[in-house]
Amino acid sequence: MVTDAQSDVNELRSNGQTMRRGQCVARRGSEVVSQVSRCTMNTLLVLAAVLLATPARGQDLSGAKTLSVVPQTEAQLKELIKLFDAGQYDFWREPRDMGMSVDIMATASQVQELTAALERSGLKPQVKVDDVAQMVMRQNSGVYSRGARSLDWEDYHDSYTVSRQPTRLDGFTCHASSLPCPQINRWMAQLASDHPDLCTLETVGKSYEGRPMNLLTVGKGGADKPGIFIDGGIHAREWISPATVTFLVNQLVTNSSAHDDLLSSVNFYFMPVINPDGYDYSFTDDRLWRKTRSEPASPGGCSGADANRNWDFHWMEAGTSNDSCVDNYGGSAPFSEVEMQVVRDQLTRLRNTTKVYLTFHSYGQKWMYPWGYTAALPEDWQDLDRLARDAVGALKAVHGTRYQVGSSTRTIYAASGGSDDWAKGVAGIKYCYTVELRDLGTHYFTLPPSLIIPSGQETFAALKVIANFVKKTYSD
Ligand code: 0X9
Ligand code: ZN
Repeated sequence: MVTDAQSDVNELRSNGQTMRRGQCVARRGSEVVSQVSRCTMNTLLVLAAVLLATPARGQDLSGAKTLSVVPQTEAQLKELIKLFDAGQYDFWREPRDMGMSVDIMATASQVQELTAALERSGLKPQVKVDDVAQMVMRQNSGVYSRGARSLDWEDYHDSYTVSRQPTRLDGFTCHASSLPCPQINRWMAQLASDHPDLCTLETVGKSYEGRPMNLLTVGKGGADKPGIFIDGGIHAREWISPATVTFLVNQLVTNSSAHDDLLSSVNFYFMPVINPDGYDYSFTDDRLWRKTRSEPASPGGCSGADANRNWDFHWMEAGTSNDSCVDNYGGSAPFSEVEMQVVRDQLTRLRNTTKVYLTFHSYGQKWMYPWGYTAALPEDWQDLDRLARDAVGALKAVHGTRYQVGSSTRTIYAASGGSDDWAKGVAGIKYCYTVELRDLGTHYFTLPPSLIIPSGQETFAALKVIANFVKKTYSD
């Protein structure tokens, strides 16, 4: 239920227009085109061509700042939770407990009001990012720069150029083939055709907007071998996630002779971008977009749901909202988001052989296991904890990066409807982890491209520990 008070605070005034975060609205300056439906894709295309000329502008970030506060008292924590629940601000790190830092982004027009609200509660806001637009632009300078044909992990997407050639996808025109998702799909197809002995590529579904969703299986021991299922990109703005997952794929496949033993004993199932519409949208329109891109379920609502609140296990119980304009909106029903249905069906199909589920997010450097819906721990938590500690030990040995290990409720915050909880609680996969990749709050979601390879290298070291454990425990 959305209260009147909530509705009021969700109405943001900007440039004299009423805007709610995430509403199905495409804007440029004073233009507002609302409620774009599939049958008006051509209009969208024309608009997109204009929008794409200066990517990632969804919300006006000029003058936006990120403020951090650390609640010291119960009352301060309560105030922060109230502010979070109101949905007016973009919380990059939600309030969880006293002593734990909370990161909040405020647009230029909100900064004063937010600072005053925080100070009224006795909090001492620190400006962590003085100009979010600048930070995004700094990262972008390494994103759009080149015209290479393949991924090389020195930029987020090498061939994301400004050519903006639309392609047709199943009857409606809307995608530029140079966008990240088509590019990753092309790269995976090339890899699979170059290494047919190792790779099987299947299109296992389609996103809401029609993007193909692919599953790449890597292994040569046959379908009966134990498996590790790895996904990325469930939250659109967490770009280091798909970049790291594709790095892992590349290491395993193009350097396969070094991992011969593992590849004969373990199957790796990869889905690098499980929220493809949101991910592309974070390149074209709104760099800080988190949700899917499904159309609002009811008039006046906003686009998309938080894909990591949409799974049918203790759905809508904790750390989630039923206001579609809030970033952690759980969706109109469990599995309302088609992309999550697609991933669910693959996990279900592979559940008997899959021993580990890894889902990559950012930021915070945390290797977390269930539960996310409760502070209680699964009865086998010590097994999960041990393997996670081994993995982060190997990770740290590469570049010295420290990761925290623990249950997600105890480590970050309670949030139900996550894929990790479902994979353990419903699919019965024993070792389920949500990994918050780099960093600790310097670059937040805009991790510089120069850190993709270091992130990939250390994460690969952790993956090898896990894969060796799976081989030893389930295959030898
Ligand atoms: O809130 C999330 O979905 C994850 N953090 S993020 O900052 N990347 O958004 C944490 C999810 C942990 N798992 C569960 N709560 N089930
Ligand atoms: Zn995330």
